[in-house]
Amino acid sequence: MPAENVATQFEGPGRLVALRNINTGNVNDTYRAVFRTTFSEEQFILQRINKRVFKEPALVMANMKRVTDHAHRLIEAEADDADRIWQLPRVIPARDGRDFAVDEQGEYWRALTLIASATSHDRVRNVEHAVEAGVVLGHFQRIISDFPVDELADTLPGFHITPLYLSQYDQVVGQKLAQARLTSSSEAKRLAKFIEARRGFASVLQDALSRGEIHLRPIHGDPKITNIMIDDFTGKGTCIVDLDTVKPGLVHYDFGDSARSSCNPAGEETLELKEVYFDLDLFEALVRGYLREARAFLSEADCNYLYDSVRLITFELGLRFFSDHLAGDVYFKTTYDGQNLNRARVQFALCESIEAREKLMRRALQSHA
Ligand code: GN1
Ligand code: MG
Repeated sequence: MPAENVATQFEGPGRLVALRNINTGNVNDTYRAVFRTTFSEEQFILQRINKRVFKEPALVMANMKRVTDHAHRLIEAEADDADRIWQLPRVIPARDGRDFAVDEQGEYWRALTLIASATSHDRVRNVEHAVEAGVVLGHFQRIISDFPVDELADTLPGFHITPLYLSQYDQVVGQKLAQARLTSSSEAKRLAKFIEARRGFASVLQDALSRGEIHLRPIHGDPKITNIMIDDFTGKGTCIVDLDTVKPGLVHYDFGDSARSSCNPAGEETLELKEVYFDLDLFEALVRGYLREARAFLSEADCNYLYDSVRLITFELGLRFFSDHLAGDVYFKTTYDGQNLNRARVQFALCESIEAREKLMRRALQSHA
């Protein structure tokens, strides 16, 4: 079904006058819908949920609805003392009252309120931007930290469990296409060696979880810099978007993902490998912003694993991109051949840069603890 027909299944005022594709993500398809009456205009975000990735879209929406309702209540309660107006998307119901609409092809769609006068960037711009990325993630984690984690469905089993991505990689490597892609490229062989050298490290967070040192909590799941909205008027962070990976997890994966994406000025898609490095000034800024909010709920044991989480999530994302390249690009959307291989090269180069800066990163974390 065309997106136009789906858009009108949600509660929008007046008539639909425009629908713009604003694809930025690697998984879902995203549009901006504009509705007008004689005197007003309202816009919302319309998304087709990728069913290959999210096998149970209705559960994704149930999580999103419950967590955003909870978060909105807290934002309201704290509004008078807040240093800014915090925003967070609201799920717009379909006309039949559900939190999604299903089209004739069985595809699931959702509508979300648009965040007012704010912009997101796929690369970090400066130190202030990194501070705001940290504050926004810390604030979001804090306002959902008392949401009962066992009331959230695990909508993406295995998501951010690094050892499982290693097992999936091992399975993929055995396939014909993967072998062909491996043997024909010296770069692919180099990445395979990079992975082998870090096998032991892959379980660092899961081991800490099994030992009971750290615990499952509600997490965002995808707090990369692109998902941080900056207020156009104040320059402050106003919101985190892309809430479909909110589920039980380790807050560490969130912190790591925020750092790997906010402290790499070259961005995830660069073709210039030599421009990829982990910027310590940006990291110090991010940590400062994050801990301002997160100190309220992090334990000392949590803090001990923050460095590892940055190294780990960067390694994990590189591994996921590389596995997808070897599998024939079946998960992450691509626009050119070899894009997932290149994305993996970028993350592994960043991972090396993180490893080289371990001492200084630990020092920055300690100084703000
Ligand atoms: C995917 O779809 P998007 O761009 O929000 C992925 C994340 C990765 C990210 C890397 C559900 O997020 O885990 O970190 O790409 N989301 C899913 O850009 O796999
Ligand atoms: Mg996402």
